[in-house]
Amino acid sequence: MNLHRVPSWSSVLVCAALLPAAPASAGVEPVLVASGLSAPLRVTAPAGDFRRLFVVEQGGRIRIVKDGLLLGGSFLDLSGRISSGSERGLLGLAFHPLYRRNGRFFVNYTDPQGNTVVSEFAVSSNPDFATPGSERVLLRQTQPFSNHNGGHLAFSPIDGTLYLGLGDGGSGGDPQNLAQNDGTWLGKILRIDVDDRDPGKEYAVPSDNPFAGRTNPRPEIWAKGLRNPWRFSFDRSIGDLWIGDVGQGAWEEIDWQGASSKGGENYGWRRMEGFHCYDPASGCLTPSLTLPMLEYAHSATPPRCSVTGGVVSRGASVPEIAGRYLFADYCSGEIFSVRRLGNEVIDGRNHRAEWVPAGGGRSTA
Ligand SMILES: [Ca+2]
Ligand SMILES: [Ca+2]
Repeated sequence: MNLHRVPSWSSVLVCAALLPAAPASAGVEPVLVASGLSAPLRVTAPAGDFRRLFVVEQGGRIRIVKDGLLLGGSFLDLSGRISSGSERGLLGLAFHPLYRRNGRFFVNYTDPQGNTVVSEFAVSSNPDFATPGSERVLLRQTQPFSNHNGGHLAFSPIDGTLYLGLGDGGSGGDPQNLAQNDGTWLGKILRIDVDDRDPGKEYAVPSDNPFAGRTNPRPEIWAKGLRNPWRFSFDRSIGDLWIGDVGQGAWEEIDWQGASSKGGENYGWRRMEGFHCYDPASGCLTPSLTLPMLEYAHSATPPRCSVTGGVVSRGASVPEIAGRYLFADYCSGEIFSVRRLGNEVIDGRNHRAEWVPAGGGRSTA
């Protein structure tokens, strides 16, 4: 059975390879923003803060690049409260949409036992330092294995709810079939309201969550069937959600939902990996599953292994890629982009040859 509802990424890549390198992003020049960081894995800033970038280091520190200079200290140092290494660490950071008024921000990390913690912290009277003692734990998730911890946090630009991603718990092949199990948060994207509290909770379940008022599926669940949604993002202009879901052994995928989605999507894992049956090995596709927007194969030169979901570019300073969705592969170091047309993506480009930062290089790890 041909499961390909849209062109597979392998065919998109063929098109990309035929494009001349220069016109793909003429005028787009990578620049070195900061150096001297340790395993930086997230860069963000509060809304309206145009002087600072906040850089998350896997080992637990949040650093600030201010007016182009990396500050010496840490905005927050959680290295004594977390486990780090491989897929563990300080993994996520999101500023409250009204941060400039309330100074609240949220982190996602693995604790010393390797379990997931999502916490709120507050800034101090000095805007370049948070208050370490201000931690309020919103939720915890026991992790059965060390890998696939997700860890991303992002606020919806439409309604200000907080979305957080959790992988399938780990190991390989989702041995307990947790991503399809509605009774656990593992293998899901959750949606919560951090400005209110339900009885017994440090947050509220939004009343328009797809399973609000239920206990199974658990009411925080927004989408299921995810293996490790390591990075996802909202298109800040129109609110679409793009999810990079890391694959098992053969296929990496990007999932997408429009801003009008009411939630409840099942993105297929472990029944499917990309557009392909995984477990069961055949007859996996059911009407309840949402297929990826695109996939790409590990089999390539250089080899690919793990997708890092990116963002839809809306920066006025780079009109050449305006509206394009950017993403990357961890092993090959390639950066790709596509354009969305309805429910499909077109015009795939591979920017690997053009976007090697001056003074830096692409990872080969
Ligand atoms: Ca895990
Ligand atoms: Ca999938």
